[in-house]
Amino acid sequence: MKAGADMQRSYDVLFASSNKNKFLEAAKILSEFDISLGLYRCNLVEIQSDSLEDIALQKVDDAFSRCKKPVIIEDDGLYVDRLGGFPGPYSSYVFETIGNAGIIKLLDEKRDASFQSVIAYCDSNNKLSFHGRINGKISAKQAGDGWGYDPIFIPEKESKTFAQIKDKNKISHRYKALVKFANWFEHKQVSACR
Ligand code: ITT
Repeated sequence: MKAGADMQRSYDVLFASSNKNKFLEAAKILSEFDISLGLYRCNLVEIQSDSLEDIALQKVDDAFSRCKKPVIIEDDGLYVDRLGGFPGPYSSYVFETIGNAGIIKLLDEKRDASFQSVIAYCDSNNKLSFHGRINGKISAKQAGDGWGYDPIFIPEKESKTFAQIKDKNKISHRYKALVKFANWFEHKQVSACR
């Protein structure tokens, strides 16, 4: 699909991504804060780094240079303790190669993990990032029809995977990062109006 072909007409901020599932969840979460999100669908340049923040800040530079409008991007990582934090920043590649079945196969009884999100925002005056993390564990088998790693990630205090629970968008790594962003963005808008 042509970059930006999904761009909506009216929005507060664009969300640049190739992943529509991420956009749909982010749009739902931000609507609770009265922030409307437009999708700018594209494949962004990603540097190789151990740091989600560094990747995200570079990704948002690329996004802003393309769309020239206030924009956020998101970079996520699944960190599995038993694998020394792998796949972390390499989560997209690992999902496309060994996938959920491959991760399950690599683990024994120690299954602790976390899901982390970095939301980076850029406009002509600002560039900054917001971090969100949820701890949990990797399930023994895939459960539920969710996208990405949802069928194997069980958030803490739950017995079901992200793919099986209704409230993912109220507890997720994405939610936690976006709440921080929304609070900052609302404050910025108020200051701009004074
Ligand atoms: P971008 O174009 O926005 O970079 P992406 O799919 O490559 O899209 P990330 O690098 O941020 O996105 O995500 C790393 C991997 O983690 C990727 O395979 C995602 O599908 C997966 N992922 C991210 N958030 C997820 C979530 O909430 N539930 C399940 N899988 C998720």
